[in-house]
Amino acid sequence: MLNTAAKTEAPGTEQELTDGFHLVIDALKLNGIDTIYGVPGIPITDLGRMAQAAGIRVLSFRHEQNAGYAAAIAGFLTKKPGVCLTVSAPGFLNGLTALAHATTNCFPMILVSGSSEREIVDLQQGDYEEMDQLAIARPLCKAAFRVLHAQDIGIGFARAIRAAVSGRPGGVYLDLPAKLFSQVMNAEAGQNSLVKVIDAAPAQIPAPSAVKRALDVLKGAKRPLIILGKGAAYARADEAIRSFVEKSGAPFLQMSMAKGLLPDTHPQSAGAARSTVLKDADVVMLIGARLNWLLSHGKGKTWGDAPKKFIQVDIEPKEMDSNVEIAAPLVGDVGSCVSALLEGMGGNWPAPPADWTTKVNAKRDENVAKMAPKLMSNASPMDYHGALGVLRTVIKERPDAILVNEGANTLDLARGVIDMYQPRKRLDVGTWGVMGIGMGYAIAAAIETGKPVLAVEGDSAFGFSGMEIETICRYGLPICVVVFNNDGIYRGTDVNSAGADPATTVFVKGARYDKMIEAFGGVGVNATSPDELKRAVNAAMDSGKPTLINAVIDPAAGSESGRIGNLNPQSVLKKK
Ligand code: ADP
Ligand code: TPW
Ligand code: MG
Repeated sequence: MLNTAAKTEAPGTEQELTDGFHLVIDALKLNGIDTIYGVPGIPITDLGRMAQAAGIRVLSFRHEQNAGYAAAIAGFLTKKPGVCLTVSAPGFLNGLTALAHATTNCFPMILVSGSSEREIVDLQQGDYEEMDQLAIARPLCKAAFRVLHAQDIGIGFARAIRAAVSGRPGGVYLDLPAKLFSQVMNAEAGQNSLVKVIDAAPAQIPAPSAVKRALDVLKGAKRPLIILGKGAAYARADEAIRSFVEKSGAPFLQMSMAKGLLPDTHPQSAGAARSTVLKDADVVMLIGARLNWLLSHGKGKTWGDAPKKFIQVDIEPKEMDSNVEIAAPLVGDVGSCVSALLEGMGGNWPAPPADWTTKVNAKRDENVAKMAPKLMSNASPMDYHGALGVLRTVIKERPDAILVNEGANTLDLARGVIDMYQPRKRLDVGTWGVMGIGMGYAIAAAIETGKPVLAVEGDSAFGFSGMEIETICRYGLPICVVVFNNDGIYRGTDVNSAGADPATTVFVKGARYDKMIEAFGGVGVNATSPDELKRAVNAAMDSGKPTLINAVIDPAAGSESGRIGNLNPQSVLKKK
């Protein structure tokens, strides 16, 4: 339904009118898009106001990058494109990082940006915020469109939505020049021009021969391993995945954002025996996970000498053989593929050889036992394990809370320590290992799910989006931010041997991030011991009040680059 219409003045020629603003709002509503993340300004200020008045939730951020990250993760959480709305040139560029991030991570998102006038931009005559945005966005997203005429708004949004969610999901750019918004047209014609996208992400059924091939390879395994990635979490085929993994009897690993698809405490989980299973497995089945840097490209030392066969389930055919030969490619959506596999397995699927599962379980139990005492440490200042031991219990007691996580040591150690129990509850830096997703993700997670959010942030990581704590307070969101404050990037102990300036990796010593949130009426707590941290986090999670806890971590506790120091080139010539 059109949300408003105007009437022409001339008597006798009265007709209902609509305009670009209303058609954009109507197109979104018609397609069930009920939330927009953005920053207002020319030419989209009125669009935000009118969308809000029309019942769309419009979340106004302090910086477009954070609004963009919010839209990206909203896409992951809902399987609908998350929408980010920005102003021209600088606002657009601020949102672009998030659009590229969404594309890289296979999250459906649409960056809708106002832009300056085509005629002036193309002649480079210096318009207000002039930029050829479409050309700049195109290489960073799945598809990019511009709408010049009000009667094409419906088609423009339909194309954007379909491009974002069909096949491998990703980011889409939609360019709306300022003039479009005030273009007027007949209301009925306008309504008829809108398109409700039908079956936007159709099931992609795998070929029966490919299903059989995959099962044959899996059946032949002596040491099978299943790896679940965030594509599997996105697919929302939770029950089928769990049944498949359990029926296979194979040990499984869950990539960072897939954690919780099956509980990390599941008897087949090999999370704590990661290096062993990667080295020794003879058949590896990837489900919605790419063999990129996060899995050492499927080769090299991490994967050991034992020859391996790979089975890969993915919606993107071009993903197959991208790094190593895939013996059994299974192209289709995870839900359809896993259901077909389950059906093909029949009633009695043979369990994997017991010597393999026994070995994996023994290694896992040994590593878990080794870690246990570290998590009980009550040392002050805290080390990572002492602080994370507390947060691990918080999530165990509140398995439906959402965990947002970024940093280096703060990320890598939290990933290993904090068990997840439910799907899509762990949101983090993703494929790029990008810093800055924290507050945008936390805000979208609270808005889209209504669940309490715990954001575990390195002090550097937090700084990239820290101003959004005002946004959190303004909307009164149930978000508890814990800043792991070790005075810097990786560690707080570096010194500059050559002069008075601080070393490049350190921040103000003893900074009190908790005071920042107090400026906006939120709850700030300084926690110096695991006990204090536990009390503060529990209180925040129970009250739902916006809270920021400054968790004081030993500045010497972290290691350079966290767990990926091997990727960090160092000069052999540098002066000590
Ligand atoms: P992780 O970082 O968790 O290892 P990746 O982002 O590398 O995961 O891989 C996710 C993969 O999942 C991508 O290759 C993407 O094409 C695929 N994918 C996304 N959604 C689906 C889906 N519904 N069905 C099948 N594959 C999907
Ligand atoms: C957009 C490089 C990787 S990790 C990190 C930076 C700056 C911060 C690590 O310090 P933090 O965590 O958060 O305090 P901790 O516990 O180890 O002390 N810019 C972007 N993305 C990345 N990944 C970087 C820089 C980086
Ligand atoms: Mg730090």
